[in-house]
Amino acid sequence: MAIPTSQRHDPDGLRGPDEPPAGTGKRVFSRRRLLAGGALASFSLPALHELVPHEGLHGGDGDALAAGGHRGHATATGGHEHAAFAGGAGVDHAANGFDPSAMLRDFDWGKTRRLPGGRVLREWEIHARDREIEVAPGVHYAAWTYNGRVPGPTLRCREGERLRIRFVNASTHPHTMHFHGVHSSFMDGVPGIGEGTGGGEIEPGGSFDYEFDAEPFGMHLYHCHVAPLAAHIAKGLYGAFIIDPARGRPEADELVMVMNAFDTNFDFSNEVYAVNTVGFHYQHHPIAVHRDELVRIYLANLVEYDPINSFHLHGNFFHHYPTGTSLEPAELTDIVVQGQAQRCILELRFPKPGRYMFHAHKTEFAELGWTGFFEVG
Ligand SMILES: [Cu+2]
Repeated sequence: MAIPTSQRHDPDGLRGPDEPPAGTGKRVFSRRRLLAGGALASFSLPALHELVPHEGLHGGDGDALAAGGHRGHATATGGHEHAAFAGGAGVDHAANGFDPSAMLRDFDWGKTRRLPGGRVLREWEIHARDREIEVAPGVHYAAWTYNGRVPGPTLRCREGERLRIRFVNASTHPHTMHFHGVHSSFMDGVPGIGEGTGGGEIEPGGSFDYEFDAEPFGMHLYHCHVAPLAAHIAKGLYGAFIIDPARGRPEADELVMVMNAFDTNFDFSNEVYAVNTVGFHYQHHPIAVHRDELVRIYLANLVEYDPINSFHLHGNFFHHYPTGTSLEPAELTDIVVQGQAQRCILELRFPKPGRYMFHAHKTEFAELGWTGFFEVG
């Protein structure tokens, strides 16, 4: 016998098992509600002021920590009637301290000096800090950051240099910097290894100098490696790490794209997906590139809680260099699929002017923010 819609426990079929009972007047800022709202199709969704964080996940430190997470908070109080999930235009980049449009071409080369014998020593100083960031209009997330931004600075160097990264933990939790590359286990940024040398887990207020050679050339990354690892990555502690070949690469318009996502209600799945943190940013602020100019994209996937991510480009194909460790492309394609920490370099030219979409071909992610445009002029 059919149950009248009005009497069903979950009449719209959208409420998950962890959501509050019907009739409480509360709505949850959940992944399925966002999708059901047709964020991509309409560019506006159930107004965020109607969506409240799941209180059950904010009940106390004990629950969240026992579940492997960390206490934090997300607010989804839109503030004005038509606050929309889509539309990077509404995010306060100045308050965030970073703008995804500028982040694309922001490479941190550090400071260099010559060592005895002439070799280059390249140095950076990175501070871990707790910081609230806005990942979609009105959606604030209590992030953990390297140098105040998510992703952290794109560290760039040249093959064969000596690198020294001074890490200062100015946050409230222990963290590390774990680099992908070739180095001593004492410089690996993993708890329990290197404690005798001051490495391993770096407590709040502590610091450590990671030092190693720049090898091999390619598109790499760094991230915190403190347990629970999923939480430390999900909170925003990661960044791109590029080692240029000794002889460099051909001149190009170079872009860094770190695919990431945010679990804003702490239910171990993500509600906002993006490239460089802000959902839908490049949809509302297309990436301007020049016709026929070589474009080089340094792409990495740092999404937590989902097994794969992908990058797909419309109206064009690109050369794919997995991990960027070869100067010969592996394939000519229009899509790459990456697990977490996979990365690559993509090279292409746009022969025709126009506006070309790029997005995750895990299309659910696209509808939750991971979509944008190239504007070819
Ligand atoms: Cu950490």
